Amino acid sequence: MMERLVWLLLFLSVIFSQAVNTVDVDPNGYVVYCPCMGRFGNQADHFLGSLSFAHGLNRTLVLPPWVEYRTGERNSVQVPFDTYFQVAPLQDYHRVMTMENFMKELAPVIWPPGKRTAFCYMARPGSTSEGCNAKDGNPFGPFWNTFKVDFDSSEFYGPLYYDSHRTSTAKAWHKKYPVSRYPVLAFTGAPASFPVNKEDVYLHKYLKWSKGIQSKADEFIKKNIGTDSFLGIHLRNGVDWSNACNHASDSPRLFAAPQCLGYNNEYGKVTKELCFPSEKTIISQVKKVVKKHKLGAVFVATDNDPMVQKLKKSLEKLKVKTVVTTHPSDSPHMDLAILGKADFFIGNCVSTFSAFAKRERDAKGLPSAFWAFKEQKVQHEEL
Ligand code: GFB
Repeated sequence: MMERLVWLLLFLSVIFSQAVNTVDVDPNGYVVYCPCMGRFGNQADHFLGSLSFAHGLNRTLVLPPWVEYRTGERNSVQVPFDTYFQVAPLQDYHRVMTMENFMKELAPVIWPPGKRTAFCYMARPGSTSEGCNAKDGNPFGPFWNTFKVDFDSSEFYGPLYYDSHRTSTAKAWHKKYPVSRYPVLAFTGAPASFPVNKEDVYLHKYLKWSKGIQSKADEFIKKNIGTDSFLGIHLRNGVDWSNACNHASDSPRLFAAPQCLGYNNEYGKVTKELCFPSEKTIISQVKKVVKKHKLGAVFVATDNDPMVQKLKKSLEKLKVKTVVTTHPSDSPHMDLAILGKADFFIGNCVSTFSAFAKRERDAKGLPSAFWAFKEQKVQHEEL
């Protein structure tokens, strides 16, 4: 009897281990890419476009890690996608899997060393004269090295583009790169436009914070704000931003600006004040919103100066109990998760970091506004 039970347990454990190690191969193929441009906000814009692209081509999207740059470290650091976001809600829209799983479970079979082609629009400058040079420079090299990937050849896909909302786009990609010969399309950079296409903004609703980030944000709110309704503001005022905003007048569509100005500048052009609002503008807008929505606290997310004392002073008479910030012991993702939970949000129209919070709030039906931008109603209807 005992012997039979042992055999049964052994049999079940073999079956179970096979089931968890076996990942079905998608007969429609895969899209892999390096989020090799910009920091989190830029990568998130690119992510939505890449998700849409993979959906349009009906290939599984391999979820890349987020590329981060840490002070004092020469090479980028790759943080698994699911450290910050849940994978399951994305499956409601399209087939996805993490890069870690893809490399472990599938790459040895469908994308083995010796058969790895890098895709780029056109040749990139680098160590070879005519190639994608997919691993030249940072974060390109460190990204692929994280997964021990070397490329064997390059493929220039231009003039094909990513606008997968047109059926002709998918057809053209399938014709030039049939899945039978190209099971994996591995891109040197995101196969997506920047900033995110208007048509893809809504995909943000499938991006849900991981349980870890959610609970960090909830704990912060509970401890520092309590049950008061609160205003979340994003102050993008570091030196890199100040430099970028000096070119505001030459770039009417700088970074995320289409989110308030429209994709054809229907609602104006980028100004210095829209990009780098003065303290006077910030204080006046905060006071107006706090009064109008009867808010009891203010949460400040920033990369540099949280203006806490100045805000506290100007809000004294309005019975605002708390003005808090996580800065400087901050986590950008926790800041964003908190901004996503505020009762009202004021962000920077030009910043893709602000754009992330705005899209999340739109998906939840929460109200938002931008510094030095008056067309809030029009803009809400448009996006
Ligand atoms: O996210 P991101 O692409 O937004 O880059 P922009 C800005 C980075 O600054 C974030 C930090 O990823 C964070 O690391 N940061 C900004 C913040 N705001 C906050 C905040 O409120 N809290 C915390 N904790 N961190 C663009 C860049 O930034 O700025 C471009 O992506 C370029 O590549 C340009 O450098 C000047 O769109 O704001």
